[in-house]
Amino acid sequence: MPLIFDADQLGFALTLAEAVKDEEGYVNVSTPVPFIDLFFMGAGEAEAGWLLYISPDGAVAYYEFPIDRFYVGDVESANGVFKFGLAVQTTFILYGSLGILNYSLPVLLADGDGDGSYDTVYADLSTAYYLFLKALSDTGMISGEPDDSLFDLSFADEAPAYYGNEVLARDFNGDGVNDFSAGALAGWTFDWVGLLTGESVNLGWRLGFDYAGLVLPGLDPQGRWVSILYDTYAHGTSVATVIASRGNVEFNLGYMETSLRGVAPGATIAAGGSFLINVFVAQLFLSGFEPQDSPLNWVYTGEHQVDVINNSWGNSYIALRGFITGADDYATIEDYIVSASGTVIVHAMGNGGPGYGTATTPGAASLVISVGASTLFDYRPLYGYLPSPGGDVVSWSDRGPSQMGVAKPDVVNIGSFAWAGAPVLVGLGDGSWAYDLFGGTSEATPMTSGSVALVISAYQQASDPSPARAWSRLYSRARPGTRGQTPSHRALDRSTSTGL
Ligand SMILES: [Ca+2]
Ligand SMILES: [Ca+2]
Ligand SMILES: [Ca+2]
Repeated sequence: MPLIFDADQLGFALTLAEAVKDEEGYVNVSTPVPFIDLFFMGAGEAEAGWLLYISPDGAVAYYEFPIDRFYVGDVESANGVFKFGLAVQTTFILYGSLGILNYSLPVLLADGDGDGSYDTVYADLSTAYYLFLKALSDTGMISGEPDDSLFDLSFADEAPAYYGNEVLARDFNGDGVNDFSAGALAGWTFDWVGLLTGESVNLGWRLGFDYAGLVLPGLDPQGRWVSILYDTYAHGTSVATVIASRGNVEFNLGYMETSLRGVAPGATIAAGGSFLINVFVAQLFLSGFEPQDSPLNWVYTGEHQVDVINNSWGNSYIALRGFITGADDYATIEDYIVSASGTVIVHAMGNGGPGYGTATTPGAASLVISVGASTLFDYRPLYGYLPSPGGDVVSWSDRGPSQMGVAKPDVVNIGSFAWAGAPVLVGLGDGSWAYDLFGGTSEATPMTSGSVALVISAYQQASDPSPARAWSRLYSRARPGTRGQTPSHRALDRSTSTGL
C-alpha cells in the first residue's frame, strides 16, 4: 500500500455512476454525474466535463466535453460493470505564476481480477492533456496547436493504475519524462468532513484547523470513490525533490544542464497531502497513530510508518492569539508526536528575520529539529553573475530563540537559493521544463530532512536510531556559526551530510 495519505481529500473523487460496456467497446454513462470538489468545498451534478484555465494576465479559456460515452476497447471489468466519475482538480501552477487550472478528469474504476472488489483506475489523461494544451495555446502561453488525436474520450489508450503502480501520468513526446500528471492513487483518504462515515468533530483549536474523523481506503473496494492525490501549488513537490529526487531528468537551466539529484536520492517519500487543514492528522497517521473506532481516539500502533517528517510551513501570528512560541497547541502536539512515537520531525524556522526572538510555530517546538536558511550562490549565473560559495545565515532567516528560551534554530541549511524540481504541469505540457528556483526555510528544511534520512539510514545499519541521536549527529557535523552568530546558527550543507 502506498504511504500516500489524502489528509484534506483534495484528490477525492466520487465514482458513483455505473458504466456498462457494450458490444462496440464503449461504456455508456448515465448523466448527470455527481461530483465533489473539496478544494472549493463544492458539489454538484455534471452533464459535461470541463476545463477552465486562467492565464497570468487574465485571459480565460473554457471548454466542455461529453461524458456519456467513452471508449474502453479491450479494458475489462467483472460482468462488464465499471464505475465512472469526475476527479475535480485545481492547480495554481507554480504558485499561480503560470496560471490557474480547474478541470474535471474522467476516471473509470474496474474490477480487473473479477473478485468483487474494484482494484484498477483509468483516467482519460490524453483528453485532459489536449484541453490543457489548447487552453495554453488559446491564451498565448505556448505556440502551436495540440494534435487532435489526443482528444479521444477513450480509456483504451491509458495505462491502468493500481496499488503497486500508483502514478497517473503520461509522457506524450516520448523523451521518457512525463508531460501531464494527475497525481497518484492515495493509500488512504481522511474523511474529515464525515462525508462517508458521518463521523466528524471540529476540534475547535485556538490555532489549528484539524478535524477528527475516520481513515478510509484511498480506493473503495465497492468502487464508490477514489482519492488521487495531486499538488495544488508546487511547494510540496519541490520540497520532496530536494529530499529524494532520483536525478533521472536532465534539466536545462539555460547556463548548464543538471539532474537536480536530492540530498537522499535513495529515500522513500511518503505524502501527507494537506492544504494546512488536517496537517497534524497527517503527521499523526504517518508517525504511526490510527483512530480506534472513534474519531477522537487516535492510538499509537507501536510503529511509526515514516522515520522523518518534513514540515516546510509555519504560523507567524502566534503572539496575536495569546500563546508564546514553543508552548502553543501546534508546538505541543509536535513535541508529543516526537516523544510518543520516536519519529523525527524537521521543521522550517520561518522567513521573518532578522531580529531577536523571531520564530514561527511549530518550527520553534522544543523537540523538533528547527531549520534556518543559509546562502548558496550557485544559481547566480542565471542573472549573469559568477557563482560563489555562500554559507552565511541569510538576513531573513528567523533567529530565535523560542519564547520558551530554547535556542533555535538548531541548524541552518541552503535556502537562499537552489534549484528544485516542480510538478509536471509547471512544464506547460513538457515535463522537462518542470523545475524552479526554490528557497526559504521551506527549502532549508528538506535539505536537512534529507541529511536526517542519511543519518537514520546509517544508524539503522549500525544501531538504534532516535530523534536525539539524529539531532546530535546532525549538530556535531555542522560547521560552527561565524560573524557573531549565535552558537545555534550552525551551517549544514551537502558536504557535511554526505561526510557521514
Ligand atoms: Ca478486484
Ligand atoms: Ca485517452
Ligand atoms: Ca515528455
